[in-house]
Amino acid sequence: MYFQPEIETMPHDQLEALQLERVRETARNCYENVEFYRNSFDAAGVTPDDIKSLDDIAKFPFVVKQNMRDAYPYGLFARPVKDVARIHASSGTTGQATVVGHSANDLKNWGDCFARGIAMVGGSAESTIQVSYGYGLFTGGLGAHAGGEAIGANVIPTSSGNTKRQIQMMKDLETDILCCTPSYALLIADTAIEMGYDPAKDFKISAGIFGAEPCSDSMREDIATKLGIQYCDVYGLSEIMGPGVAMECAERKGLHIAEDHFYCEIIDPATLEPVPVGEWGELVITTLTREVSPMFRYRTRDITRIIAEPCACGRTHYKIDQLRGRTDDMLIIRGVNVFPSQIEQVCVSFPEITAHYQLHLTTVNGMDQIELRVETVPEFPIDEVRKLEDLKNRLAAELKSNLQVQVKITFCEPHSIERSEGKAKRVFDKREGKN
Ligand code: DLL
Repeated sequence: MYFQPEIETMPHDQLEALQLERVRETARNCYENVEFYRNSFDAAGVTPDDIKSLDDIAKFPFVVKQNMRDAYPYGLFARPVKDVARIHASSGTTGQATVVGHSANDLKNWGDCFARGIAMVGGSAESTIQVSYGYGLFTGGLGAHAGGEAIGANVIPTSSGNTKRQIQMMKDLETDILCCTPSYALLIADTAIEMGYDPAKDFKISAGIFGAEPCSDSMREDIATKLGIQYCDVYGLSEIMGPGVAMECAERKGLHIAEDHFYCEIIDPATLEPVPVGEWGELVITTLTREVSPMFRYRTRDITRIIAEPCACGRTHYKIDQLRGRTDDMLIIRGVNVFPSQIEQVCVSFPEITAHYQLHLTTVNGMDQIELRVETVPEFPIDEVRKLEDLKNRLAAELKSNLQVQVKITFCEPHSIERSEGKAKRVFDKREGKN
């Protein structure tokens, strides 16, 4: 049930004492070995010795993605390259790539963090785990792989893509646990159904560990029902480690943070002040054990809240709530704040359409226009004009009342919207002055 019971169920006051000790070590690692931190701590007038309690962390400056870009490639490393065991990097599609280094110890800890999640879904050394996250510089594939190896499971490194072959392997090799993005899980489920299988009955699979992108509650339900599995949400980011920073137990009421490796704060992104426990805001993470790429107060841009209530699963580590999106996901349309996840919530409440959608933003006569392209389900009579008009009106009314903006709707034929084997791209912002 637990992978590391003595750590996962440690009384929280003991955990906090451990965190305090490790925060100090991380601050020292940063200050002594990374010029950027030495300068930024000095500029803020703080030193590692100022940390007497966990609250003192709030006196320290933040790190943001731009600092990593500026330090590219090795400027934030606290160890010489000869001590680095592996590199991961972000794609750099939205700017200069960022590079993160891992020592052998860092990799061991990463495997352990992910293995805790495997245990949360009932996995063990007996399990067969299919890793359908991409392998490479992206942390999904190798992170889940390390978790499977740490628990001693049989790991199938299919990586993403070649969906029919994935499904065949899932059936023939009797996969118990599937790891991939939620959008790929849905594609795998739908493709298996099209191939004539009922994955919930015909496959042995009992759980899925899905993350790397937001996923609405209804889409989770859809995936869990189609595959007949326990859905485990996994959170992580390459800057901090990769998948396994926090993982969802069977209670499904939040993701347990690996608090012996990460200290999490929630701040108000406008004032940058910490908010009280339980309130929503931006997640800020300090790594506690990372040797090569320690992060001190990294602003993730992810929006969540801390759940400190005891969990029925017996784990004492605090949780983060399912992510609400990112501060930089927010679209401002004619002055109104819109999150793509709000649109997804509305879409999935209509049985006539699928969860596959795209948002296209353009400028028309100097005004923002948002167009939702969405597929009807195959059973829907897309050629019957009256039925289609009626659906369009109901959907438009629901979107307007939820978002306070007018959304143009375009229905697409089933299967015409490109499916994702990794993170789905849903927003195409072609407005004047953007991109
Ligand atoms: O996506 C690491 C990962 C791989 C996590 C596999 C989970 C599973 P990056 O490519 O650096 O790393 O992207 C990190 O993805 O800041 C979030 O905005 C988003 N994200 C990650 N997990 C979740 C999740 C990986 N469970 C960025 N729910 C993060 C919603 C998520 N968004």
